[in-house]
Amino acid sequence: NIELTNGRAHKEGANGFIHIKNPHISNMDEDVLYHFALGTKSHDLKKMFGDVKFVCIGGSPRRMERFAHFLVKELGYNVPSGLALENITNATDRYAMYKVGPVLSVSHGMGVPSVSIMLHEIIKMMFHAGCTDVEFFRIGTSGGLGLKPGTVVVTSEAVDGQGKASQDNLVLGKVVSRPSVLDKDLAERLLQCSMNDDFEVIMGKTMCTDDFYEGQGRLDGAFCDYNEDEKMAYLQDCHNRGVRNIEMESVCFGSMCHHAGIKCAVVCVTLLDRLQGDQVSTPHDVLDSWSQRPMTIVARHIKNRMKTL
Ligand code: R2B
Ligand code: URA
Repeated sequence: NIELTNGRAHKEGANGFIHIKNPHISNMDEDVLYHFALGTKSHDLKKMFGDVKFVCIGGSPRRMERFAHFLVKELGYNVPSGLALENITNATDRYAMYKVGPVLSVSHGMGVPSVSIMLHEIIKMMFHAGCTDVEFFRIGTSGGLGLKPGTVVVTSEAVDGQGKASQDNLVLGKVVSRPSVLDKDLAERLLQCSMNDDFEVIMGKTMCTDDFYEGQGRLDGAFCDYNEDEKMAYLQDCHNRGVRNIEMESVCFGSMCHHAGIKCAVVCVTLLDRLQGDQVSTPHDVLDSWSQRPMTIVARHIKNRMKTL
């Protein structure tokens, strides 16, 4: 297995370095990170990103901009007056990216194909920038199973719709399966970042699906070939196996970070209880305030970690 790392001596799987398991990258004249409108020739990635220690990703560009502003406040950063926080990937609207000190806040869109493109490019970007000891977090939204809406779930293990903790991808027409591994210690630390908040933070398995409607057993999609009893039996079975929430990126996130030797964690708020219904009907201003909750937990962790950097 040919492996490039951005450190010199290293052992397979050694912590700290970003692993690019692709022998072709070092032979390339330039690496264009197309969906970020960044590149190794057009930009000094080391200068721009060499100090990054935390990468926080979430679906929506607006939410990730809000997280960047929240971090400015929480970490006590001074954005020079007259200067707004800049979206670094302004030349494209595929993803949005903000940097606040050692933290990157990046949007990833919805679902595995979107998060996978973004992770390929951000992992290479971290590699080219020579970053070490970087932690990755997904701060997201999800549907809960048997939880009060607004509850935050720190993922213990990410599983697919069949209960497998691995990501299947078609490569050259064949299924390539890679384990999805989240960092247990990081998950514990995040759980401990819960304080006297007006919401609960729990640990549980997260199910990752490739579709919001039929893939998550909803009865309200454009199509549905099962009945309510079958839906409830499936969701109940998931719950019995320890699944506490459902979203659409965690397995891929865990498998790509693990493959690159990156520690990662998933923290999602639940927008509804799927054992009670399918439609997300809570008003958007309430959902917006709930979506702040995973940010609060991850920001506390980053603050704690920054004391030790
Ligand atoms: C959670 O919310 C989105 C679907 O509404 C999806 O990106 C996810 O994982
Ligand atoms: N995101 C999901 O993927 N599912 C839900 O039910 C809510 C948010």
